[in-house]
Order: sequence, then structure tokens, then C-alpha cells
Amino acid sequence: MSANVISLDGLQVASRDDLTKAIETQGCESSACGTSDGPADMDPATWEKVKDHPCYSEEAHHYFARMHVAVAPACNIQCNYCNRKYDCANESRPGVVSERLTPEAAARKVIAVANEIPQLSVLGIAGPGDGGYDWKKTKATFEKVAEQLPDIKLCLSSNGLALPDHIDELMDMNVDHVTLTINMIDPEVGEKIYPWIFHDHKRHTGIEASRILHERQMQSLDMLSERGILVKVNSVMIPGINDKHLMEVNKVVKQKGAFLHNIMPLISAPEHGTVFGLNGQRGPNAAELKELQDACAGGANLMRHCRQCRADAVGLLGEDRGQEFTMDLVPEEVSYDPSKREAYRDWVAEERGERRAAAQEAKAETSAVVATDAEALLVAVATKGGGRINQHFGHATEFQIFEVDAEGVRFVTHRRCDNYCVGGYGEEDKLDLVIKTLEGIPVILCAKIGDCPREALEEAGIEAVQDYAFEYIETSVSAVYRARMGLPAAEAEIA
Ligand code: CLF
Ligand code: SF4
Repeated sequence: MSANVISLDGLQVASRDDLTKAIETQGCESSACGTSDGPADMDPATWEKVKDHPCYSEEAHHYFARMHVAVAPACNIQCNYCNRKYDCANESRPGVVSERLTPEAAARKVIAVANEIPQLSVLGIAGPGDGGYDWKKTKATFEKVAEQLPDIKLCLSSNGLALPDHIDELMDMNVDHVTLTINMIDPEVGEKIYPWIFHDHKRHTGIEASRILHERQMQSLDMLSERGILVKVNSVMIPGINDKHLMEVNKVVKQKGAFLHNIMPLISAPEHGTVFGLNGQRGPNAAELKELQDACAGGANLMRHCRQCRADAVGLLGEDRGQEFTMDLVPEEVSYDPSKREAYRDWVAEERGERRAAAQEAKAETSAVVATDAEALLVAVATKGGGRINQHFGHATEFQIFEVDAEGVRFVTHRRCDNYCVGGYGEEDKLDLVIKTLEGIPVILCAKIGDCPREALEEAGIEAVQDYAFEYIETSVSAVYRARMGLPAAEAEIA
């Protein structure tokens, strides 16, 4: 294969034109991004840092992938939603980490993934314990990767307790992105979440533990913000314990300079063996989560596209290709070839600009004819990335949900499901679950759908539309909105 050939899941192309054509005809398995212009309300330096980061930019998550390496198993606190046997709940859904890696093995794995997945832009360390506490391994991994793959962004997730001791080293390593998990700013709330912490060679319990944790978390946030490192705050929403309180957390972290606030639902089940799982503490439902997120309007900007991924996840946020890159599959000797990633970034820079322009045009034309108080419409989209409707209904393991009104098209959330079609055949019980997943969403856009599932959806009051296969999401959602209102299609939507 020549140096400039890009391979996306079996799709091999030799140039940008070929790539565009391939995506238009087959759908893009992924994507990355990089227009030079950021959103109007963001300074160019910040945009430069976030434009390729799938967690820090909703737009980027259609194009770019992250990978986590599980190099940091030790942790210095106990969260009632965590069982050490499982991934860190700060940054992952519960599930045993497949393998823990040494920094050397991790660097080898990153090269292997970067050679195969051109969308890869970020290496994150998210446990399975705490990367700030298990610092030697975190630092050694970041240094090895930075030395061999200087164009990969480094991203750390931590509970913040040990972090003030390492912030200057993070600066030295050019780490631009740090996630702090902050579940409270009131130690009385913290006491219900953290039974103990280990700090200054000593174990602390009760309210003292939460007081120290809170102070260190605030110190970490202040120090990172002062140094221009972008901080995303993750908060686990625990009904009856910190749900109302998180509005205060949102205000405070905004004042202290957090770039984003990611409010994630508690994942809790008895089989996880956590304190909350065993004592029946439930997580919030989707409506409760949305209500809290909406109540935080005006505070810190919210991240709504988090997938609560594993501490060893690989791929676009909605997918996990970790099983393709277990260490037994990674060669002993592997050298980095940046050419595919470079070609991919170039392609995305242009593609992203075109998508944004089309979305702006559709928005302008829609807002010119739709009343400002017209009811918004929710639309589900089956997509494999690239900002396009490029997935068959039966293959979707999640649907991205967009809202459209006179103000334009916005990503709202995603809903997960099992794919309906397995081995070429649809499974009826799975279709029932997919329909349940789509409850409250009147339209779904996909690249293709069979007659059977389409009729079943129709009976459930959901219109399945495949007329916009491989088109941009925003222009298609906008066109459907106008069509359902009996309005003509806008020029940008026909183009
Ligand atoms: Fe990983 Fe976290 Fe960095 Fe992203 S994840 S360390 S910021 S590269 Fe992203 Fe995964 Fe949500 Fe985390 S979707 S769990 S927010
Ligand atoms: Fe578990 Fe992460 Fe909490 Fe540590 S910080 S106890 S690894 S969830």
C-alpha cells in the first residue's frame, strides 16, 4: 500500500477526491476534522486545541477517535459507585478491563492503533484507577507516546486528589486536556459518596475525607485553569444524593474556568458489586438527566455526547474497537507511519468546512420560513461518523438524537440499543427493543431500512426515512422538518 493510501475499515482510497467519492457512495466509517475557523464565540487558540478532540468538541466527535490505555490501576480514593474489579466509573461504563498495560506496551499499542485508525487524535489515560495517583506509569506512558507520536493529543482523567503535585509536569508534557471528576462542592454531600481517601500517607474517613478531596479538587481546577490547560469536569449524577447539588457544582466550576461540564448518569447494578449497586441506589433516567442538564443552562457549557467509555476503549466515541487491538495482536516491533492520519486530517479540514457551510445555509433558509415559536422536532439518526447519514437501520447500535426548530439543528443526546440485524437477518425481539429505545422520537433517518422494520416502526408512530442516505445530518434533519410542516425544501437541502 502506498504511503498516501487511506484505509477506513476496508475502504482504501488514494486521494482526497477518492475518499470523498467513497464516502458518498459507501458511507464513511469514521471521520476527523479541522477547518481553520472555529465557532464565533471561541478564540482561535482554544479552537486549535479542541477542534480534533472528540470529547471537547461535539462536532469533532463525528470525525475523530480516542483511545485509552489502561496503565494506571491504583487509586487513592473509594467512590461508592466503584468496584476495583471494574473500570473506573469516572470515565467508563462498568466492565472488566481486558488487560493492564506497562507504559512500553501501551506506547506500542498506540502506534499500532494510529497506523490502522486514521481518525485517532487523542490518547487518554482514564484508569482503570486514577492516572493522577498512579503518576509514574501515567507520566512514563505520556512521555513515550509523545516521543514517538508527537501529533497525538494527550488527555488525562483524574479525581484530582493527587493532581496539584503534578501540574507543572503536565505543562512540560504539553498536556492540554484534563478531566476532573467533581461530584460535590459540599463535604456533607461528599460524605455520602466517598467512604475514605488516602492522602499524605494517611487514610482519612468521614467528612474530613470529603473536605480534603474537595479542597484538592478546587486547587487542581484553579491551577489547571491558570495555566491554560482545558479542564472538563465530569460529575456522576446520583439521584437523592447530589442531583440538585450539581447545579451548584456547575456554577462554581464555570467561575473557576472549567471549559466543559459533563454530567453523567450513575450506572449502578447489584452485579457490579459496588456499594451503591448493593444498597439499591438507582441511577437517573434519561428525562431526569435532561432536566438537570437543562436546569444548568447559562452555567458551564455542557457536554452531551459522552459515551461513558471503558478505560481501554478504542475508536470513535460510539464504537469500541478495543478487541481488534489486544496485545496478542500488536506486533513486537511496530514503527509509526503518520501518512494516513495526515491525509485524513487534510480531507476532514475541507469536508468539515463544507458541512458547516451547508448546515448554515439550511438553517438560514429554514429560519426564514418557520415561525420562531414553532414546535421543535426530535430526529434520530443512524450514523457511522463523518457527520453523514451513512448507517443501515439494522446495523445501528446507537442512534444520535437531534433537535430542530427555527434556531437550527442541535445534537441532543444518543440512545443505545442492540443492533436489530445480526448475520443478515433481523431479530423481532431486538426490533421491539429498538422501538422502545426510540420512544418519543417521531422520525428516524438511516441509509437503508427493510420493509419489515419500516412497517413495524410505522405502527409505533415512527417514520423511517432513507431518502437522505449519505447526506449531511444537519441539512437532512432540516429538510425533514420543513417537509413535515408542508414547507418546500431549501436550496441547501436539495444540493
Ligand atoms: Fe478519554 Fe476522557 Fe480524554 Fe475523552 S473519554 S480521558 S476526555 S479522551 Fe469522552 Fe469517554 Fe465521555 Fe470520557 S466519551 S467517558 S468524556
Ligand atoms: Fe474508582 Fe475512579 Fe473513584 Fe478511584 S476515582 S474509586 S478508580 S471511580
